[in-house]
Amino acid sequence: MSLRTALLIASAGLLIAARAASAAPSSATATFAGAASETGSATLREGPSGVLLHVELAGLTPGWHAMHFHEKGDCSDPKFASAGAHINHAAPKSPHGLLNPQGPDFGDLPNIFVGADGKAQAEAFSALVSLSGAGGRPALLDADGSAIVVHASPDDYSSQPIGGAGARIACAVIKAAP
Ligand SMILES: [Cu+2]
Repeated sequence: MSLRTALLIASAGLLIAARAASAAPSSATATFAGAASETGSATLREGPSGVLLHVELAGLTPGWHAMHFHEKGDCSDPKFASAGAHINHAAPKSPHGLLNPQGPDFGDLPNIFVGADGKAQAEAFSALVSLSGAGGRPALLDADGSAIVVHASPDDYSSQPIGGAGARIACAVIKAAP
């Protein structure tokens, strides 16, 4: 085998490896549908140790609101029950709450703050999930997908089952970015 042939074979191998790596999406987007006037969008980017989330929302009641990753990519129900519970361990399930000594569950995220104009811009980082299973963390883009859900009230980060967050007021299905 000539050196040139060996290099060609090696570079073909690199090309295949690069293709395989790029098959897993490195980013995702989500568009919010609201129970009332809520609208917005989100982008999610995969980092080496978790997912960076950017959200922009409008039409919400001012104040603090809980936001979580829910287990199904389905916002079709008017009250967003179709999004299921929080993303969680298969078994045993971990209690909810970023400040719960037995928690958190994999869907937990910090609260967002909505200003007097009904708008919120926020970023959050979760080291508990991945887009496609990186690091063995639960994949947001799994077979039944996932959703970002915003609640009526803030999350107290410890009480069960959802930190007192109340009704679901906006929901966005997470989709792989093209
Ligand atoms: Cu929730």
